[in-house]
Amino acid sequence: MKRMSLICVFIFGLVLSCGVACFGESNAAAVKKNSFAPVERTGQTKSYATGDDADLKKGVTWPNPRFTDNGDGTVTDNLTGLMWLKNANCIQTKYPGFDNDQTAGDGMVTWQHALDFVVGINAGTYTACGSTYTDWRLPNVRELQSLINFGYYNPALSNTAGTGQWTDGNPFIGLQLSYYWSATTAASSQHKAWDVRMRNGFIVFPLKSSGRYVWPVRAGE
Ligand SMILES: [Ca+2]
Repeated sequence: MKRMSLICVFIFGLVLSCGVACFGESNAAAVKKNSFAPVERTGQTKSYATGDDADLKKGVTWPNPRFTDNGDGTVTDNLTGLMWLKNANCIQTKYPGFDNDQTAGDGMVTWQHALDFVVGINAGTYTACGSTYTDWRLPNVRELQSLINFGYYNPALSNTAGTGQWTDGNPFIGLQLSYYWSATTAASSQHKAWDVRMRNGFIVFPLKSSGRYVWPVRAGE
């Protein structure tokens, strides 16, 4: 009992000697670290009016190159730190038999089947997607839309450098102009989830039973 009291006194003394400065600094550092989530630029460079997006160019400047092809079936976005599969339509190009939803074999599957396919990549079932990483996932809707370059249309996606429009293999292959599933369920209905249309960046929330493309991501915060 006496020993316990001594330990308590020691700890109390330690706290006093450290004082408010210690803990204040620690909290301040934590707050500073977590205060801001920088928002990226949109990519728009053609201005239509003073004060519009392209005139002000607000947001985090994109790195050049924007993307790095890692040569192992993956592409890193140097702006966000996210890693994407280089093949943006692995189901249709490599495993069309997986897709029996709506039009079979077109690569557009239900939300649950999108989740299932990513699990299969991680389990080593779909090695032809080109990556040996085992922590792929469906991107959340913000992650998915972070790819959009609002300076372009059809598709609204950058090339490797980030200074021009995507073309096949630069850096991604098999990109579809239609909708891709995110992992984010719509707040208005648990039966719907957000998706992003790569043609123009449009985001909507169809029924999870709808068919959408699948583009796995990994890493990031
Ligand atoms: Ca389909």
